[in-house]
Amino acid sequence: MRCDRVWRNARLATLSSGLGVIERGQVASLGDRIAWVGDEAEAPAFEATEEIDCEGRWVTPGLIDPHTHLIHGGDRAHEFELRLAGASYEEIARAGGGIVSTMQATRAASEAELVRAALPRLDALLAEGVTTVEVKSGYGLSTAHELKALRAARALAARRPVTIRTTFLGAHALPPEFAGDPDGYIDLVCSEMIPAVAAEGLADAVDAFCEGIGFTIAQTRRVFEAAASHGLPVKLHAEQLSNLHGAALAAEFRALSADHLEHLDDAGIAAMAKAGTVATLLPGAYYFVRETKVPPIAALRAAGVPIALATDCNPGTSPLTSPLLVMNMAATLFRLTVDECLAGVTREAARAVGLLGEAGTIEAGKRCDLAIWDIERPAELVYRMGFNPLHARVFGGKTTWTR
Ligand code: DI6
Ligand code: FE
Repeated sequence: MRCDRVWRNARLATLSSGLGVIERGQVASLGDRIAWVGDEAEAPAFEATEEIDCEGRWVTPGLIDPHTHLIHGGDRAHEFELRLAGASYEEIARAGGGIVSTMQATRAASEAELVRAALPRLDALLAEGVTTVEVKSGYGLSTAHELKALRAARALAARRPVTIRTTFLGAHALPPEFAGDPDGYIDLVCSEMIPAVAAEGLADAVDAFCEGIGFTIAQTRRVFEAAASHGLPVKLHAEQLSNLHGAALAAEFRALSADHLEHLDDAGIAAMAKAGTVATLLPGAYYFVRETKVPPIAALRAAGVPIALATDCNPGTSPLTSPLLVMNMAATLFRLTVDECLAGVTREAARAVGLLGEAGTIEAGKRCDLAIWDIERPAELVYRMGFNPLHARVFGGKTTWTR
């Protein structure tokens, strides 16, 4: 069998179902695709341009971060200090800080400056074996600045070996020029921003922040209807700080995912299970805002709702760029199993961004995105804190980094 590269002597966690372990595995690539994967005892005779001996290392799919706000200007370290002194996230937001302060810094930045600011955050993800990242707009909050943010997000893929999925999050917060008129702002999101984003093909999905400090269920429904009328799938920040029943609305629109979900109830879980909507959990935000209500993991599990994990990398509630630490937090704080954590940053994360046909597992026909690890067992990826055992990263069949 002709191919470009063969990785031999690998312990594979293919994630095709469960961990999908193959103890003596091989993977072959042709172009940017996986041409063959399986047990070495069943491997065909390869005619490969290059052979790589993995020396018994573990190989997983390239990791996927399915919820980030990588594109933003400035930081919020000062607000962090205010919170340490006792102010709450909601108090800071209501006092004009929070998302609106990041909006000002984002509006002041050019597209090139937004790219430059995001690259170190992206590089931190890639250094832990990430090969696909979802990136939201949502700090521009005007048509021109939202389009600029989405273009900056797309531009990241030209600067680094990574697949970028963009999500339009115009309904993230109320910009000051619409103070007192959230419905007027939602009019703009629906009748101007979404059509413009769709016309330029700048977004793969549409998201909203359905929350007391964000938008109501009725406003979120209008955003989803506008997205649907342009053929765009939806996602939702739901049930993070309170229960507005956003997850059920998301499920009604067959959302790819509903994210956060600390305050999710049984009706929301049932609706998500029926619609196949992924629960994307963001333990970094839970940790950073010192939330105490844990998402209903046991009920999600019992209902068969797929669970993905993401950094939520954003300056206000989760300045986090480590999928490895996300897995550790999901296990420690939410009691996810090792298998659930690994599926959460691979297969289920791919599902949450609508790319399961392309990524998230090591299977023939998918993109050859791999992470090769210096570990003895998969649990080490979840167990350690602040330690990175990545040995090599493969993107589209090419080694892009190796220790
Ligand atoms: N939920 C969050 O946790 C972030 N956005 C959202 O909708 C917070 C974003 C920020 O504070 O800048
Ligand atoms: Fe978020």
